[in-house]
Amino acid sequence: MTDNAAYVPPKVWKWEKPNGGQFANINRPIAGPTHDKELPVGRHPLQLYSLATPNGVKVTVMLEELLALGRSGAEYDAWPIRINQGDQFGSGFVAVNPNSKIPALLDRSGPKPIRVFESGAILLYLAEKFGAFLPTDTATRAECFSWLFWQMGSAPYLGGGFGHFYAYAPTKIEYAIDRFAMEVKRQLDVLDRRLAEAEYLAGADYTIADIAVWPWYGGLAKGRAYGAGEFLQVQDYKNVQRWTDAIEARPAVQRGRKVNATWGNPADQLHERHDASDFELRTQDKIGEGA
Ligand SMILES: N[C@@H](CCC(=O)N[C@@H](CS)C(=O)NCC(=O)O)C(=O)O
Repeated sequence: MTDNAAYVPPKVWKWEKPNGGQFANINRPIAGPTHDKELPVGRHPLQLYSLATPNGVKVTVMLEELLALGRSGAEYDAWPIRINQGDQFGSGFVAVNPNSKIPALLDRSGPKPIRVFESGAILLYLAEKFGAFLPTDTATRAECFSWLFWQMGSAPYLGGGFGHFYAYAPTKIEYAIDRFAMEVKRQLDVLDRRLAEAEYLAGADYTIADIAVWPWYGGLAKGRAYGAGEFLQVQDYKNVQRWTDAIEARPAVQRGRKVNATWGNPADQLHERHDASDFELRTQDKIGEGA
C-alpha cells in the first residue's frame, strides 16, 4: 500500500500483502480451499456452518422462529466458522460454499445432501421447505421478495462501503466516508418510509424480508454497527426504531442472535448449538472458555 494521496493505479494490479486494512490476513484475490479440513456433522438433518455476524444471524433467527412455530424438522446443529482464523477456506467448507463466506447450510434430510449458500437463498430455501414466513398471495409475496433482495443488494454498501471506510480502513478517507454515509442514510430513509405505511416490510406480517433486513439495519439503528449511531443520527428513523424494537422482543430472535456468537457477553455466546436446551446449559458463562 502507498501513503501517497495522489495514488495512480499501475497498468496491472498486483497482490501486495499485507495491505494494512483490518481483515488483511484473510483477504485474497483467489478462490478455492487453502487447506484440507472436513466439516463436523451432528445428529440433525440440518447442518449450519456459520458465525453470529448479521448474515449469519439471519439464518439462526429463521431456524429458531421455525422451531418456535412447531416445525420440528428445522432442528439443527450449528457449528462456528471462525472467519478471522481462515476456517472458510477449509476444503469441507468450500465444498458447501464455493464463495468461502458464512452462512452455509447442508440439508441432509434427503437421500443426497443439498448445499445452500448465500443467506438470502438459505432463508428462501427454509421458508419454502417449511411453508412459513413467506406470504402465499402473489402481491405480498412479491413485496417480500423485493425487500429480501433489496437487503442483499443494499447491505454491501452499508458493510463493505460505509462500515469498511468508517471503522476499518487504515486511513479515514473523507470522500469514501461521505459517499457511503450518504447512501446509508438514504437506505435508512427508504426503510423508514416503508415502515411508516406497513407494520412489517412485506405488509402486516413478519416474513423472511424482516429476518434478512433486521440484523443489518436494526443493528445499525440501535448503534451496534461500527459505533456509528451518533454519526448517522439513527434515532431519527422512528419507524425503523419501532420495527427494530418489535423484532428484538421476539424470543426466537433473542435465541438466534446467540448462536455461533464467539464474542460479547459470555451469557449471550452459544458457540455451538445442537439442542434447544443448549441455550440454558451451554452458553459460555456456563461452560467457560475452551470447553
Ligand atoms: N452475500 C453473502 C455475504 C456473506 C458474507 O459476507 N459473510 C462474511 C461474514 S458476514 C464472511 O464470511 N466473510 C469471510 C470472508 O470474506 O473471508 C450472504 O449474504 O450470505
